[in-house]
Amino acid sequence: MTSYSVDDPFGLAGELTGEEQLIASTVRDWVRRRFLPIVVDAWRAGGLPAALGPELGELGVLGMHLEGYGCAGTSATAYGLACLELEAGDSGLRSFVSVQGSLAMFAIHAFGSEEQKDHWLEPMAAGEVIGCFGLTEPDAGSDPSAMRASARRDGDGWVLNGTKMWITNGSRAGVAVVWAKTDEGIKGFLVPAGSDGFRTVDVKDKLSLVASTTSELIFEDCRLDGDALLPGVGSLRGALACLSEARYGIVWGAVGAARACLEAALDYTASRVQFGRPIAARQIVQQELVEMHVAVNNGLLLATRIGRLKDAGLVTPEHISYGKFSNVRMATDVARRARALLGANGITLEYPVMRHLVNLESVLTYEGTHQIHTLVLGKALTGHAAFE
Ligand code: TGC
Ligand code: FAD
Repeated sequence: MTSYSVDDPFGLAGELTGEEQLIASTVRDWVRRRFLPIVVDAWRAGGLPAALGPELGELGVLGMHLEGYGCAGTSATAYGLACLELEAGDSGLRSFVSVQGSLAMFAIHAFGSEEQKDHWLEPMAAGEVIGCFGLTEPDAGSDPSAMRASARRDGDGWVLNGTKMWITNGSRAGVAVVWAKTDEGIKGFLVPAGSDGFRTVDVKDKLSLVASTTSELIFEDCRLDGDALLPGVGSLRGALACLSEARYGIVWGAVGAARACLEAALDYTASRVQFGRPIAARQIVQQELVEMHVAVNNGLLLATRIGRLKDAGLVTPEHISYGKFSNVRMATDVARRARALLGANGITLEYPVMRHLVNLESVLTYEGTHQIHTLVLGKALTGHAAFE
């Protein structure tokens, strides 16, 4: 006889390949065993421990969806499932993996020369070299085409000037992928840490993504060799293609954060007794739990569908905007409902819900704000671009 499984009501696990199921369960186990016991320490320290980079490399999640150069070449769905499990731990953990694999490594893989790929990708897949991705600037966030960073040719090389802001892993990175204007369009450059004229300053006093390093990158007449240029792209299209990859991971990751909040709320309401009975036995509490359950599973159905479209080579930027728009908003709503169900305990670090809730405020903003994805879909619906 068939029965309703609250953990997987639509039998989505059965739609996955054996490898995808194994990757999801391996990452879930790692997050529970290795990451959750240290997440509060990482929050208090304001960043992930350095040892986590090589461990994530060993786990095989850094650039896992890329082919060759020490990368596993998994399906997009497998990568999405890994993002889900990582973000069930903390958005900062998923961010670390997104920036490494989908932004920095993807940029090199898609637009780098063979020498650049040979030099950087294998150590990055192993987590021995950390990458960051510098697109946003103090005065150019949603509109990266307004960037001021510039690179001019100087003999065989380039001279880079400008400032990048809000850069995940900026001060931890061994290599920064930096986008700058040139006479020939917007181009990407690989800037090794320690280059003359390149320094970083960490952003202090964040109230969100606290267990993640966020930095300013400052370039003052930073001289780069000619082979620092990513030769495969010469316009903003290159950077936006990288964003599509990372946004795809967020479509799944948001489901993980929401699932963690739902699980915390189910546990808490089952054991919290008020007025003589567990609060889970109250109609209004059940209504909240059901709203969250339906939202999380709708988010998973959406992510799975987008994953399969990506695996089939059919995904468009609009699909990804749809997924980020819908799933991040869903996760924020689920986290807020869970926080309320935990009462006063909900505001502490002892439970994960407030941590997820404040993280999701960053997730709503980065990788294209909720409004930018609204406008991408608005353009698809009406034919009018309303960005300007
Ligand atoms: P537009 O004229 O629309 O497009 C320029 C060229 O790019 C192509 N394109 C895309 N390609 C791939 N994926 C996408 N999502 C693409 N969107 C556009 C487009 O086809 C065109 O190609 P071509 O060959 O014709 O030149 O460009 P626009 O300047 O009008 O851009 C519009 C807009 C607003 C959508 C874009 O600027 C945008 O997405 N803004 C948001 C910026 C953003 O998301 N920044 C994120 C920075 S990185 C980050 O936040 C990391 S957080 C850490 C973590 O991930 O965990
Ligand atoms: P703005 O673009 O100034 O937007 C402010 C408000 O105006 C938003 O509500 C926005 O939706 C709205 N708005 C803007 N334009 C329009 C419009 N046309 N119509 C309607 N509303 C509009 N960037 C990187 O390059 N690399 C990273 O690794 C990185 N990591 C990050 C990590 C964290 C924790 C955070 C918070 C940000 C990170 N970012 C990174 C930057 C992120 O991508 C930007 O914050 C984001 O693109 C928004 O830019 P902004 O903050 O300048 O906001």
